[in-house]
Amino acid sequence: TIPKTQWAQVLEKKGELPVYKEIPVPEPGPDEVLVKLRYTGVCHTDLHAMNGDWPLPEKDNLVGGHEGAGVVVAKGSLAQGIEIGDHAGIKWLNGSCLSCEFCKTADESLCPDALLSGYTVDGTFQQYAIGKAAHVSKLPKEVPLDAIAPILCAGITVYKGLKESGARPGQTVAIVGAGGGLGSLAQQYAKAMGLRVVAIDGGDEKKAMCEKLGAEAYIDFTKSSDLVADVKAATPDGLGAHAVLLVAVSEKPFQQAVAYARSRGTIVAIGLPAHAYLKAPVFDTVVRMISIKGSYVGNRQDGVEAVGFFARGLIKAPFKTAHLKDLPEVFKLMQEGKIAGRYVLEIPE
Ligand code: 8ID
Ligand code: ZN
Repeated sequence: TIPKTQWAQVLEKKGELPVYKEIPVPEPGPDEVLVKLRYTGVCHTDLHAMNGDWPLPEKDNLVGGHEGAGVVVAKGSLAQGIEIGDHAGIKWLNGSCLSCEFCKTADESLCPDALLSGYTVDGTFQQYAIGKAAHVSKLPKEVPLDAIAPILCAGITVYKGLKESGARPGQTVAIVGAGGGLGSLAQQYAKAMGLRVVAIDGGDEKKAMCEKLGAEAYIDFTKSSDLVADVKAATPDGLGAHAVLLVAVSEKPFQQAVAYARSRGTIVAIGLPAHAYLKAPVFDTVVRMISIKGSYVGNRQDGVEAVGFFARGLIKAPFKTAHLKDLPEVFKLMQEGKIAGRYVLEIPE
């Protein structure tokens, strides 16, 4: 039976840590399902939401979180394609209109009426969460619900970003922020897609992790005296990376990436540092034919494919586990850049 109240982490005041408290269990609408969550990842986006970093208004008394994995326990009368008892994931894209041009052409993350989990609607830092049936990810039952949680945002996002980069097997991708949640998964997806990885991040714990994940080189941005030269030197012919995946939460690499991107290369901006700008020299961008683009989560099929890579055993990124009540401590570590990989929170039964 579904209880009337549940435990949740609630952002009562912007800029302050969430409060662990009891709130009502929501009821699914006709086109929605209710998922009893077992695990949720903690994405840096959740910290941006707490800090009010972005020019996008968020819900009051927000329950954050958008990497939730659990079991469907109730569904509305119009909810199709997913049944009670199915394992399901709740993603950043909680719902979209399904009828605008973007939704019709499988760019539903661009839907002007998209509902965002843990941002414009309550997310996964609670025991029971709502998702639109059309958008929840159906998860294979043999997949562990803790390890799959980070795939639901970080995994899908980096998989999509790598596809958007156009990099082909055998080519080199520089991953900037490789030691974080998105970056660690990006290394695994890149490898599974036949790409060679140059990892860029800071500190020895992240170095050890990146080397384990299969990076051919690790460049420490806190120690390198010439980052551009070091990245280029780490590519087989010294001419730079075919693709650059920017998943760091600082502006500097967004200004710098053109310098170590290979001619004809593509820079994919994914990280969302507050108030940051992309800046590139026009001359180099033109005469070296550099492409610079953004990439924003993925569509439903990207989700199916990203989960599929994981289910086939191709994606193994380290994660640390804590309890839902420990979210404030995880946010503090994340703010300090001290997390190698991802934190996954266990949600009490
Ligand atoms: O759809 C999207 N575009 C999308 C989806 C999900 C997340 C975008 N994001 C955004 C988040 O909002 C956040 O801004 O991607 C960014 C990365 O999220 P994350 O991986 O969850 O953050 P993290 O685990 O804190 O990792 C960030 C890493 O960047 C490194 C840090 O050391 C950390 O390991 N880093 C920083 I900060 N500055 C760096 C630099 N100058 C750097 N690495 C290399 N060079
Ligand atoms: Zn996320």
